[in-house]
Amino acid sequence: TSAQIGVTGLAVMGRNLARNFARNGYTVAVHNRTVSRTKALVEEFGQEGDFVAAETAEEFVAALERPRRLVVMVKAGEPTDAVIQEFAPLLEPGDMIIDGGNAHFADTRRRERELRERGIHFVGAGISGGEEGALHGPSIMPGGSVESYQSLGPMLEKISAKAADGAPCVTHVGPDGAGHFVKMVHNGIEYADMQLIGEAYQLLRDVAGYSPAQIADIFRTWNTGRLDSYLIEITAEVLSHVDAATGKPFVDVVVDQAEQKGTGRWTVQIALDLGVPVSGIAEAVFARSLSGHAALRSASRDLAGPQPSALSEPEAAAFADRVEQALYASKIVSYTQGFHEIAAGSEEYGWDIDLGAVASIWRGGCIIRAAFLDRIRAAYDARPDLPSLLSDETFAREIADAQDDWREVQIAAVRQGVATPGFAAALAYYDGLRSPRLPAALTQGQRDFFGAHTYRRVDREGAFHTLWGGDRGEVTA
Ligand code: NBP
Repeated sequence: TSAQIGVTGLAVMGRNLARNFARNGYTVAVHNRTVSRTKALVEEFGQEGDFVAAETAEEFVAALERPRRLVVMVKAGEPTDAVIQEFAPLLEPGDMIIDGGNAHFADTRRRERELRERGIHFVGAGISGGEEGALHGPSIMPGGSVESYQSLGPMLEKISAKAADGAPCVTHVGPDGAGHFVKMVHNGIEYADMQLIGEAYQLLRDVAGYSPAQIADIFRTWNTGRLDSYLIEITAEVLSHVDAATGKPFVDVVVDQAEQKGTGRWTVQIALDLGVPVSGIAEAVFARSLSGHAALRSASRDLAGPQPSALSEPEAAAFADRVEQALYASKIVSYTQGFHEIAAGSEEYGWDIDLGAVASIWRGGCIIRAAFLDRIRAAYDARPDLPSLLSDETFAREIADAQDDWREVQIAAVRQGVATPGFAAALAYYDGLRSPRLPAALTQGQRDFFGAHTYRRVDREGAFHTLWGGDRGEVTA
């Protein structure tokens, strides 16, 4: 038998992806470093489709029809390089290695270049949707050669999630590292979305005085409107869950220190390199980091600040409506920042990424899937050169409508001493962008004063320097 696709690395993600291919009618060769995992997969799920179990790399490669399509689902980093080194010598020109792990896009660029020299197509494919997505349909963000997508695309389209309009949640994102770059920013946006939801929860709890169960109901209501999304939906589930052992709300028995695996941090690191202000995503990464500093937090517990006091019931309900506006406006800003980073990466690396297509493939399968993404897609489809999502008329109008409440919520947070770094960063970004004059002019003056760094003038071309230590006359630099 010859398999149309092979999957090596059969932990949760690889196993479910292999099953997804098999359930869609493909013959799938399966392989794992530890053979017991391969056997377990075929024993447990063999009846779901056609699997070819391979114990060795040679058997695995021999089982694949040519050109070979070999999906690698191992732990990102060194294991990916180890697997490539093991398999590449067994492959022939025209074969494809698809890395579905969470690789850093710079690693993907290097691997693609090295393998291209040997005639092998390397496809760095970001996959989102977790375990369930891998099985029932993830959002897939493949980067690599056009030829490899011609061969692989139809298969990926088949196993991917489908948006509400039936469109598959996969597209050829661009060359080499483009797919993993877009997956990285997806995860950065995911961090920001989660942080904003967390802040909304804390405001509803500490300022409005609602219980977790009541807040779950509020999120359920929000989920029927413009905030309709997977993350809002699961937030309601988590908040309404009661701990069996104590009878307390589950959220109250979980240690409040958030962990991270790195893709959010990469999004911010790369944004710093590209010079893109992704302040909302950065605050989300820092908020997780702050939560994890247990010793610092306990040393700070006695610092002075207001005690949040709960609102009366009608006030609380009105406040909840304002929080919805603040959350929505801040969410628009997070996506604006994330798409700006993708546009900047695309420009820097010559990827020519279609931003509307990216929004389109995030509509289903992935963690940030949301009704809202359909509107982002529409905005970019209408104007592919849109300078920013905030320049889209619809989004601009929605923010205009939300901004009074957005500001009121921020005021309440500050007055009551509830930390809302995500809301605050989003609002500051918005006000910074729309400001006709920024204090950057003063910054330039300071830089010129202490370092003769020069400045440009509003009324004349050229670079200028003021003789600060002398007669303060101006010279052309
Ligand atoms: P893990 O990231 O836990 O990786 C485990 C797999 O890597 C096993 O098959 C293991 O083989 C294999 N492996 C390791 Br570790 N070192 C190896 C080496 N040197 N040579 C060959 N194989 C090696 O699995 P996962 O959670 O299924 O994730 C797979 C990839 O998908 C990762 O890159 C992850 O970042 C990405 N991803 C995960 C999720 C998710 O929700 N979990 C979502 C999206 C993307 P063994 O069985 O022999 O130890």
